[in-house]
Parts: sequence; structure tokens; C-alpha cells
Amino acid sequence: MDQSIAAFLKNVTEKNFQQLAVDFLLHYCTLTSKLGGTLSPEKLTSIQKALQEGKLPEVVSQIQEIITAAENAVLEVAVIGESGAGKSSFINALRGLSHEAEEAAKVGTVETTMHKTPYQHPKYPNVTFWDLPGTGTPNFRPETYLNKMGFDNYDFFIIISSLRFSLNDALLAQKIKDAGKKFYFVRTKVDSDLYNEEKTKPRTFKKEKVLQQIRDNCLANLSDIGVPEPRIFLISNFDLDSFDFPKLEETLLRELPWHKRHMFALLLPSISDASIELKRHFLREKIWLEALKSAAVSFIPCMTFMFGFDLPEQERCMKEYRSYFGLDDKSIEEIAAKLGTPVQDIKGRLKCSDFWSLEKDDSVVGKALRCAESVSAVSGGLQSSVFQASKVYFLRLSFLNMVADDAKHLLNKLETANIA
Ligand SMILES: Nc1nc2c(ncn2[C@@H]2O[C@H](COP(=O)(O)OP(=O)(O)O)[C@@H](O)[C@H]2O)c(=O)[nH]1
Ligand SMILES: [Mg+2]
Repeated sequence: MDQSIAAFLKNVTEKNFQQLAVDFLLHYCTLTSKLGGTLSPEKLTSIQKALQEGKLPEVVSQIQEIITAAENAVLEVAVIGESGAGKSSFINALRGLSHEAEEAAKVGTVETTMHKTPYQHPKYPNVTFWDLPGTGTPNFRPETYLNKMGFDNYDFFIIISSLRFSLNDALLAQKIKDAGKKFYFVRTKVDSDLYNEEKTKPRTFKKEKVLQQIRDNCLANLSDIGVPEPRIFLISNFDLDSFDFPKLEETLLRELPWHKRHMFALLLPSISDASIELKRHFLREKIWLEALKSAAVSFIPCMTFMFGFDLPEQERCMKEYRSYFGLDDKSIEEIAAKLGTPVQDIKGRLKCSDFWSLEKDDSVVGKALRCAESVSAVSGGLQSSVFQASKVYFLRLSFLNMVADDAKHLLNKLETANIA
């Protein structure tokens, strides 16, 4: 049973608002990952204050505002680099697409234009990656480039190179900085560098040493061209989980505005236990905030409403979670093809893929309902709105945990087969 919701209901019933505010903050901190969640420190304080004063309608409206902003967040990412640097590959990786997928950006095509090309995320239409032409094109003018590219629209800039960064990259970075926006240098193809080094110096080859050399060279290169403290991430588009990609993800997440973090966490490809856990954290936070809101609503006279979470809605919810973690039917088909295994074999190993047999499983749905009953009993009997809210909470939570555990299980299988 989730103590936090039961404690919330008990404290509201007993009008123990001081305790309510303390519990809220304590529980929120245990709920979110070390990278924080969707609530800014200011929002946390302001919800806490409303709880302390027993202003439940205000709590409801604040939480609703946060959820709406997180769900509707728009993310526009600019990716700049020369033709061949690995922009298309990087964009496809972030969109969770293989190069052969129909919607994938074409890899290995030589660009000569000065146009920008948008690539929408296949699952999150509010997220767009923009492939921007490199700064090495003959027509490049740092003064006009950013205006031409619609500078203001981007949340941040990724400047990509597979070799050295140019003076024009440095000028661009300065302009981005002057405008108060964030940029990150990404050095691609480190897998190739390692491969080449190992081939040419098999006796003395040391992976860490080569990576350090690449890093030092990039830093020296950027410092030479006037970027004082650059942040540089070494990656391989063929092996995202290795090298600095996880660090890049963390850094971007930390530096995004609070309301955009939920969307960003969802779009990250489920390529490591860490990214799966991060998604679990953000989704758990949302489920909890929604439960808190519903619990608060049920104590506001005239505001109580019945909301259903019937079977079709539960099925939809499960489908949504499967999609977030890359366990939707289409993704499973792709994984099956990679593993050379029939789709049914993979589905048979995933608890989340058969919603209807899950419905009959007492350890899932029955357990959630029993939890909901015991929680709502705390507030002085089975008030139907409280029971409904608790039911939604426990069901969603158990669906989420099931899907996240399945995603980890499948990842482990892919890693064992060495094709993650
Ligand atoms: N070894 C290796 N090759 C890469 C990497 N990223 C891209 N490539 C290859 O580099 C070539 C150019 O990549 P592409 O994504 O089309 O670059 P773009 O022109 O900047 O869009 C293609 O053959 C890619 O397969 C990487 O991280 N490692
Ligand atoms: Mg390209």
C-alpha cells in the first residue's frame, strides 16, 4: 500500500495541514531521481504553502497547470554540423529510428544546400529535431546564419563534428551564448577512432587513453578557436549507451526548463537501465501528482466528480506505457527481426503485452483494487470518489512498473545477444 496517499487522505480528513505540507515535500524527494523531476523549487514551495494553508482548490489548480504544461511542452532541437559529421544518424538515434526506417533521415547523403530540415519525433509530435547546414558552407555568415535558421525557436543547439571544430563553429557558439541559449559540442564516430587505433597500434592500444586524447584534442581545438570552457561529449551513433551519450542526456535534462523535462525523459531511447529508470521516475511522479490532485478534488465540496478508469481506458493506459518504453507492437516486431526470433516468442516473455490475461490476474488488478480499498477506508469509509482516485493510482502504478521491468528484461536479452 502506498503510505503517501493514505497519509494524505488521513491528514486532510483530520485537517492536519501542517503535516500534509511536510509529507508532500518528503515524499516528492523520494519519488524523483537524482536529476530532479518536473516541479521547480518555486512550484514545490508554492504547492507546499497552499497545502499548509489548507487551500485545496489552489493545490488542484497548481498541479493541473503543471501537468498540462508538461504534457504540452514543445521541444525544438537544432543540430548543426558539416555534411558527413553524423547529424542524420544522431537525429535518427534520438528519434528511436533505425536508419532503414521509413521516416528516418537519410544517412550518408551529401548536402550542399543552406536549408534547414525538420524531423518530427514519431511518437511525440511536439518534439522536432532540426538538421541545420554546417558552418563550412561557402555562404556561411555568422551574423545572418542564426536569424536565417530561426534562432529563437530552438531550445538548445548541438554542434556536431567527427573531426575538428571550425572557427565558424566557435563564432556561432559565441552568438548562441550571447543570446542566452545553450549549446553543446558533440564529437561523433569515436568508435571508428578506437577501431583505427587498435588496428594500427595493437600492442600499446588502451581505450581510455585514446578517448582521453580525443577529448584533449577537442578541448585544445576549441580553446584555440576561442571557446573558453566548452562542454564536449564524445559519442558513437552506433553505440549510444557507451561513451558520453548518457552524460549528454543527463546534462540536457538538467538544463532544460522544468516543464520540458517530462517530455525529454520520455523521448530518450530505452537503451540502458538508467534511461528506463529515469522514465519510470518521471512517469511515477506524474501518476502521483494526478492522484494527489484527485484526492484533493474529492475533499472539495461541489467539486467532487466521478471519473472512470474503465477497461478500455486501462488498456489505453497500458498501450501508452508500452509505447513510452519501446514495447509497442511495431517496436517489438523490429526487435524480433533483430533477434531473429518470432514476435510471439518475445511477447510471450513480456507480462505487459497481453492486457486481457493481465486483467484476470488477481496479483495485478485484484491487488490494486485491494490497495485502493484500504487507502480509501482511511478517509472514513469507501467514499466513491476517493476509491476511484486510489484505484486509478494503483492500477497505473502497477502497469508502469510492469512495463518498465519488461523493458529492462528485454534490454538485458538484447545485450546478451550483443545487439542492443
Ligand atoms: N563509425 C561511425 N560512423 C558514423 C557515426 N555517425 C555517422 N556515421 C556514418 O557517417 C556517415 C555520415 O553520416 P550522416 O548521419 O549521414 O551524417 P550527416 O551528413 O551529418 O547527416 C554515414 O555513413 C554514417 O553511417 C558514428 O558515430 N560512428
Ligand atoms: Mg544528413
